[in-house]
Amino acid sequence: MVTISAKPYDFELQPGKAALLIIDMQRDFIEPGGFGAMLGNDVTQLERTIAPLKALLAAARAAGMLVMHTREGHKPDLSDLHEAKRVRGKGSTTIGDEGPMGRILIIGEPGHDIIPDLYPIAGEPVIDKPGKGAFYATELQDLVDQHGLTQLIVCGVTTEVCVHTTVREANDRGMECLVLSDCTGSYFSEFHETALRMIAAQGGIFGWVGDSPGVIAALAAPAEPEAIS
Ligand code: TIU
Repeated sequence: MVTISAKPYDFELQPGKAALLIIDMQRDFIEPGGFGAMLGNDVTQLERTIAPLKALLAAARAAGMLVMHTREGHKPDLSDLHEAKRVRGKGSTTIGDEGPMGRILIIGEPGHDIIPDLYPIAGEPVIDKPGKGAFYATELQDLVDQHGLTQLIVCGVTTEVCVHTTVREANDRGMECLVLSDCTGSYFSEFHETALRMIAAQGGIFGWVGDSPGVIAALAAPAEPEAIS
């Protein structure tokens, strides 16, 4: 067990039972011309997450921690897209329409892919999800079971939408979530702050909130010596 400073109290990391889960760090949310911009958002608000996430990803890989990535998106034939989601927002363009990075939020299009700085490497599961939560209609629960995971270090975008939904889903499935403030981001700074407060409030009603330097230090810490009997 390795102790990480967090709110509302220290998080006890169990390295063999924890994975890093990076939510939707896709061009469609982070770069101009994608889904996030189509919804009217200032996508530059998410840029500050990239550098800390890059350092955290390198540390997790070096420590041999399981890293999982998610991507929000839909099949090219839109068979997994609810009409309610397609028409929400009443914009002139919507999911499946052509944009500067290909069809918006469609699997296989350039905009749907993960940004180059955080690109998955061989062996890291990439979970395609049609909803906001990473457990809904995906293989994530199977991965959790296969790897015997009880803890998730959750990062990515956006804090109050896909990160929050996933943390709530994980919480109801008996998992402990540590959410990192510098590695999560929102188009709205006030939503980011409030979403994190909501996680740690009420004694950690949904989990813990920490930051990447705390996790990186914990991953680099020497393993505790075995107790001598
Ligand atoms: N719009 C917004 O803030 N987020 C999403 O639509 N998806 C994710 O959070 N990934």
